[in-house]
Amino acid sequence: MAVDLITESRGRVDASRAARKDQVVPLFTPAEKETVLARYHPDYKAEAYRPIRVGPNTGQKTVHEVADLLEGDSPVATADLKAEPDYVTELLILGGGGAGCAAALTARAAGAKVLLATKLRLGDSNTVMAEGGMQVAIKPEDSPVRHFLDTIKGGHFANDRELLKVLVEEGPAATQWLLSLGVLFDRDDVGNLKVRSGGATSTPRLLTCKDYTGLELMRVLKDAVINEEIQIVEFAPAVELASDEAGRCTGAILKNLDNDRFITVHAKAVIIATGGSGRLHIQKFPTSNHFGATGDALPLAYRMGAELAFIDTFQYHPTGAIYPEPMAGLLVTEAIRAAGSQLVNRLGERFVNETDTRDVVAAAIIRECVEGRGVTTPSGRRGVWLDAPMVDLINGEGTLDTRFPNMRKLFSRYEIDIRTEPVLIHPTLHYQNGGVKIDVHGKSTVDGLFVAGEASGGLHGRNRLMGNSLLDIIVFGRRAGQAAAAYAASSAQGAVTLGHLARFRDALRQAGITAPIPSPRLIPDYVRREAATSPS
Ligand code: MEZ
Repeated sequence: MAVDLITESRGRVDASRAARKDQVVPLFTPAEKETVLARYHPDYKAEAYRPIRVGPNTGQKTVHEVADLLEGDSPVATADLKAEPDYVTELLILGGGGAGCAAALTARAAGAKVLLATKLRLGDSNTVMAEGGMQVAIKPEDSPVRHFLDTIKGGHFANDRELLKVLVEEGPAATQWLLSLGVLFDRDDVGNLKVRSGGATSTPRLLTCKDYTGLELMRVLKDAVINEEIQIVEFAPAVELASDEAGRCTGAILKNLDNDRFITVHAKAVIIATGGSGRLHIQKFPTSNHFGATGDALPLAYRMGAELAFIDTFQYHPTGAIYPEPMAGLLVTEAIRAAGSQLVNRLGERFVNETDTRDVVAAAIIRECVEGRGVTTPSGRRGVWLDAPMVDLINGEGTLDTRFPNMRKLFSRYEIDIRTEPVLIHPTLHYQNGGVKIDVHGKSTVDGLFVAGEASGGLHGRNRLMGNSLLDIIVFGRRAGQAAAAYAASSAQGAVTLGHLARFRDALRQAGITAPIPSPRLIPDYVRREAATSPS
């Protein structure tokens, strides 16, 4: 039955394609945006939120999944802290994605002794999941000011302006650094870097490597780290940080995933670059995130006393695949919408300007589903069509092949040819807009503790623009590496204690939290949790 309805609806998409080709759907007015967000965007769903009861952000609201994690307890007991450390280093970097690698390379270049520990393998991260590009103002008609204005508008004017100023101004230098390492950004016939359009940007500004930009960045960063004198410890996620009597961060306890033993690391400074939290499946959303994205930075830093920022806002990327079932949650790059593919409901009609900001487009898709204009898959997910064949119709045959080879391949595994067939999509949990509060050097509110990339919060305000996360991990990964290396060089190794954890446990008891969940979670909880579905 569901398959028949899908086929019937698909027929409507095919039938309306020619008429839609030149159709212009206006952007929502500010009032329309507010309405669609308030009614349909998951960030605005009051019952999904509750106040945090302990720690620096007490009283502020976040989603239940994150509140539970922040009010969780460490698996570590005082006796687990070994007097004889397993490793002694100057700088400990937690996380082997783009931000962690950029930080490691920069700190090493500044002369620091660096140990990089990562939960899974080096490079397993959300960086590799970023498909559509990296925003940077490099063209004569563009400027950092324009990049700043686009971003702050997309972020609901809530972005930390100091962080944003640094991001847009240092974009060109970050690009030069990546080029010097060997990143193969797309170029035009005469060898100049190409820029592409993204959603909600006033001018084309995306540097791309086809539709696997993050993967290419990670390939290069990973090789560079391996070729440097940087100690790498894989399959060893952090389960707790360490502090001295003054509350400064002085190391961490890792868990060896092979044998479950704890590993004690003494360090003069620590950088957390453990990425986001899509695998918490907030509000039961499927996710585009990699397997290890369980928001580990949040409880680790929070128990140390670090303040969090914008921890009530998450990004639901408008186009996550929902069919066939094994692809559920997988990212369908925004670049394909910027190239002309259209969002079409069950009736074969467009309902939103596809290049509006992500939060608005996601909310509009959810509205179609809630109001009965969505398409239901055989497994019960609801979504709308992304009319991919429109890309070739607008830009010429072969465009999907040359610009979106990754999308072509992913769907072709299930015998879906996106050159001729639309695909079914629904918003997928993609990015943690907030995180640990940092200054322009990546320093948290705790001495000795630095944070970079998706684990940090403030830069993107309440809605991140496409391509700004790849730039973020490079600009702020490097800044954190530089600043932490300088801090470590001017500091002596402090005492390594769990004093902060004892204080946090007291606070849990005083708040009446008697059965905290273990945190960080480390591995997604697929055994106990019902499968994440498309909630609308
Ligand atoms: O920055 C992103 O989230 C990104 C590049 C995603 C995409 O749609 O490709």
